[in-house]
Parts: sequence; C-alpha cells; structure tokens
Amino acid sequence: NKHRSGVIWFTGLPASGKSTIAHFLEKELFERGIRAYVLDGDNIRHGLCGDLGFSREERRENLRRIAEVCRLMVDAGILVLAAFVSPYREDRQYVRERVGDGAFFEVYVKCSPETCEKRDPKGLYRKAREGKIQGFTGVNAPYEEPENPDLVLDTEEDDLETCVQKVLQMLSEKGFI
Ligand code: GGZ
Repeated sequence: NKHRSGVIWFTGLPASGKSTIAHFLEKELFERGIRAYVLDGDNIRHGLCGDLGFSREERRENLRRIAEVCRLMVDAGILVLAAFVSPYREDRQYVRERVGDGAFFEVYVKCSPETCEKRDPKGLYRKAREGKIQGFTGVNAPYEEPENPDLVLDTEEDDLETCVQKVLQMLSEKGFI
C-alpha cells in the first residue's frame, strides 16, 4: 500500500469540527493500510507545548514547534493530520513553507461562529463570554479565513462522512493515496 507522506492542515474556529474530522479520517486511512496520525491541541498542548498559552506570540511558538514535529513525522513516512485553530494566515504560511509546499494541504473547516458557539462541546465559548477566558478565538480574538485553501469543508452543510470523503478524494486526486 504505497502512499506519500505529507501534512493535511485543518484550520478553523474552536468547535468547527477539525479534530472530529481528523480522527475519523485517521480511522479510514488506517483501514486502508495507510499510516496517518492526528496532531491536535489534545496531544500537543498538554505536553510539548504545555508551557504555552494563547497570546499572539505563544500561538506563533505553538505552531512553530508543531511545524517541526510535522517535518519529523513526514520524514518518517507518515501522513500527518494536523488540527489546530491556527487563526493567523502568517503562521499557517510559515508552517507551509517549513513543511514544503508540495506536501502541505490546507483544509479550511468552515462553520459560522454562531454555530460553533452553539455546539460549545467544552463550554469554552461560555467561559469566554463570562470573561473567564481572555483572547478566545471567535469571541475576542481574531480568526483570519484562508484565502486559497486546498479544500473547504462546510460542517454546517455536510455531515462527518461527507467531509471525510471529500478529503479522501482530494488526497486521491493529488496522488497521495
Ligand atoms: C482558542 C483556546 C483558547 C483560546 C483554550 N483561543 O475547542 P478546543 O479548545 O479543543 O480547541 C481549542 C484549542 C486551540 O488550541 P490550538 O493549539 O489549536 O490553537 S492555536 O493554533 O491558535 O495555537 C480550544 C482551546 O485550545 N483553547 N483557550 N484563548 N482556543
């Protein structure tokens, strides 16, 4: 089962569906014998980036470290499924350059702020509204939409299965699987 390694970079607001899609995709790829691995806030922000918060500078450093992990994993032949809010275009561009343009795909997980806030699976939007979290993306910190994403997934329009199929189709079209 031959495949090329690379990075699928999921960006979007908190609760837009990035990690859910990435994990479902990981399972689908695994079933096809493809080595894929999800990186997201849950496995990065507690360990490697446990010392970082969410200021502009700390987000930059968070993504800089993640870019280096992506490079190592790509070198190891893995298809990396990276799900990070990554709200700044500049930072996403940095990761793209560090990984290499030919092996980096930006997937915009699109969902209105209203819907994300309604979902609020971790109660963080509520905490941000109550003033208990400062600089929360979508409430009082910016999210810069991708200008030229390789793929857009609309999680208000499409269900999980459809979103995952769209990524699989893109990977197949680009000859990655
Ligand atoms: C944004 C925050 C914040 C603030 C905690 N702003 O829905 P989640 O919980 O699981 O995903 C969010 C995650 C974002 O971490 P990232 O490493 O992806 O962010 S970045 O790319 O900007 O560095 C959210 C939680 O951490 N969280 N505080 N203030 N998200």
